[in-house]
Amino acid sequence: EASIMRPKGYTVSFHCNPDMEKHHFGMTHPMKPWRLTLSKSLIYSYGMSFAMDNYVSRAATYEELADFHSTDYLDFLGTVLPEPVPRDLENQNPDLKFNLGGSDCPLFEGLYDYCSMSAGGALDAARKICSKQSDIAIAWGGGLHHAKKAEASGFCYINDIVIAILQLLRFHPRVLYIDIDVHHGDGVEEAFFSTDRVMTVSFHKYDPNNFFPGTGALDDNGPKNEHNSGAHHAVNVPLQDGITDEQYDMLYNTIIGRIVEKFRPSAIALQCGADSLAGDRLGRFNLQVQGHGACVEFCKRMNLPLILFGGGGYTPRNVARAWTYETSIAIGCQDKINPILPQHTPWRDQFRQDTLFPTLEQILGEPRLNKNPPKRLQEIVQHVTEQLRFVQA
Ligand code: TV1
Ligand code: CA
Ligand code: ZN
Repeated sequence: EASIMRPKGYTVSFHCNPDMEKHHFGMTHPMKPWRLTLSKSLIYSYGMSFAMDNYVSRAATYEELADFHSTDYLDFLGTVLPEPVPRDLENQNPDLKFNLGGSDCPLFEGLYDYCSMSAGGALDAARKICSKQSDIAIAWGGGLHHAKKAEASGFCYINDIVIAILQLLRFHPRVLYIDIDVHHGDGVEEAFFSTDRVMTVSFHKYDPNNFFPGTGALDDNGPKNEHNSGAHHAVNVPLQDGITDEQYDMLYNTIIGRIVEKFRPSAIALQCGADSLAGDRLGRFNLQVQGHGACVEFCKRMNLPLILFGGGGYTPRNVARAWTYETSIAIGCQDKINPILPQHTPWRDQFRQDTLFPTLEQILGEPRLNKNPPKRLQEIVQHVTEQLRFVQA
């Protein structure tokens, strides 16, 4: 499809590192780095690379990682060797060093390279935004929102988002972080807990006892001490199974609209975790590719410098659908592309699992029962609206 043209008046950049995609967490582990290869091959099959500046990102340096992470942790991460820990033995070995080597965050061949490449892509994206060479920068290999200063967590070892936002803060007074992964963006929230220069907003499935990581209640809004400048600068939107495009769209537009009005960010960082899609292996929501993409469209309409990160996403063909559609939104060609997947896409077999003529947007499979009563969604909007009374730019 040679008809995909560069957008007029703005620049989109695409940051990836093919070496990152070769790493394996282990046979049964839900995190599959090759979903990035699948996504990219679909994006390229549509001809979208001709409409973007494409960069092979470098690996982040130790010093760049140390902008957020402790050197103790980085030193350990750089030297540990893979030593498989069977999943059923995990609980008998509760004091894993830095939470490394359990079943969620296994040690695998090339782990340090994998992490520094993920962070390198995110950091390159942030630098292109800072230098104004890009208006929208895409780093689908980033978005690993659970990693802490000195701890791995939930498939995340290095918090590329925090590192990228720290770079944005060198040039931008206020950054809005939005997280549409089905899991709570706890690592990013914690990193910017005590500052009013970053507002973090996470939409997630919330069940403190049965869904990871268990944090992110509606009234967790930052430091309780009013004298701490971070007070009121964390927004949490706790949701239940089965939320639909319509409900999500209403919440997202209302909440993000009001935040942009009050907080007036000068840049937006959007984590596009695709595990909030219907049919995800770990997720619980009913979002379609359109509904997920509408979140990207809304941010784009704000006309602010924008970074798009990847994140979760455990049904690889649907991850590829969403991130391809969202790349097309960034470029502005979403209405021009053929909804029937290109014939020559390598990996076409992946999509044939759905149907003989798979489309970009159609996710097949039984929807989940919707457990989000309209009344609760109104309560959430109400709470956030009241919270925002304490926020000013
Ligand atoms: C190995 C093999 C690891 C099979 C992990 C699902 C596996 C999970 C596996 C899994 C799995 C989690 C917990 C349990 C806390 C642990 C990238 C008490 C079928 C951003 C991270 C979810 C999500 C971690 C990451 C979660 C992201 N769920 N099979 N592990 N312990 N961990 O619940 O936000 O998407 O599930
Ligand atoms: Ca989230
Ligand atoms: Zn997730």
